[in-house]
Amino acid sequence: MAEKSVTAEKLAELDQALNGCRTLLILIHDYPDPDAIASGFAFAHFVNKRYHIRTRIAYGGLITRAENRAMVQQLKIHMTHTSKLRWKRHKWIALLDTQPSFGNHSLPPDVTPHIVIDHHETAGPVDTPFSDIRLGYGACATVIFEYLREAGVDIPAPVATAIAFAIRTETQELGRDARDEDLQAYLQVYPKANKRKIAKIANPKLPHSYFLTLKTALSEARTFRHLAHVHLGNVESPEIISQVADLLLRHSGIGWSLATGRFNRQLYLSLRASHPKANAGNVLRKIIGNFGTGGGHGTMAGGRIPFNGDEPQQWNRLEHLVNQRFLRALGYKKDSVWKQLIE
Ligand SMILES: [Mn+2]
Repeated sequence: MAEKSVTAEKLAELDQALNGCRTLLILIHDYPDPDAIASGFAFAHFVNKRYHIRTRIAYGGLITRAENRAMVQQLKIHMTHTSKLRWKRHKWIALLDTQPSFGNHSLPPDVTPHIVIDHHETAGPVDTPFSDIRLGYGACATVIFEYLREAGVDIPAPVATAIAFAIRTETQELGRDARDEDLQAYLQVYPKANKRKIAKIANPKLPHSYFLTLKTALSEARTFRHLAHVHLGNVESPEIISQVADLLLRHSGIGWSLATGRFNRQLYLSLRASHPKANAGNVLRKIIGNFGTGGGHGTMAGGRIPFNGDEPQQWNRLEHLVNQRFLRALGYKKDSVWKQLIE
């Protein structure tokens, strides 16, 4: 059965669900990555062309990663910060690249979105008038692309560029957690994408703070067998944590990497695995337990633990506990001895 028929069915359902909608708020997850940004941007284009709906794209948290800032600037993507929203004014809300039960978005607890489109594993059924959760899709932008294709909506260069960049980064050049649908979407948008802009977005100038964090990451990283972890301490934004987890995983001796950072009284965690069949979401949930929230898919997962301690020692204790749980989750003794990655 072709996935296209799923999209055709869902499109008919969406036509019904958006009946009567004039203005739609499109909310993406906090600290949005290229996939979330592209999903919001492409979905805004889609609902505008198909239903003549006016849209506003909103996000919470920050966008500090240089690549993501370059993406927003180069493609002229207009987004509003959730702190500037008056939620009461938005009757119609679409939540993209996340789900209501996840802790990683700024939707107030008493607000129910009308539409949810995502590709992450779900903790339970999504109770909204319309939902489309495509498990196994490498990128949420791929799902949005399928709506555009199914509806025959023209894809302008900036939208094509955003989708192409999203699929590329979210799947590490289509090699990580990608499936045929992601490849097909990429091949179809790529000819329309602005390659010069993709190059600018992918290789921006990096701030000095990036190099400072990198120094900490390399000197503080610890390993045990094929596991690596690093606690970055205070970070300027949680986005750097996943970048460091990605970097550690590239070490030839490493199969699992975990990076954490302290931000806004929370410990943010980012977990990565090399093996394509690894269930990183499951391992991360074992690490976090009932301390906080987290989830993921395939080889990548992220989460956070709220923390009220003030003393550095209390943070250290929490990080130590995370190390022990990391070991236990992968079948090792919790007091196994970590050693420095670079002596
Ligand atoms: Mn995504």
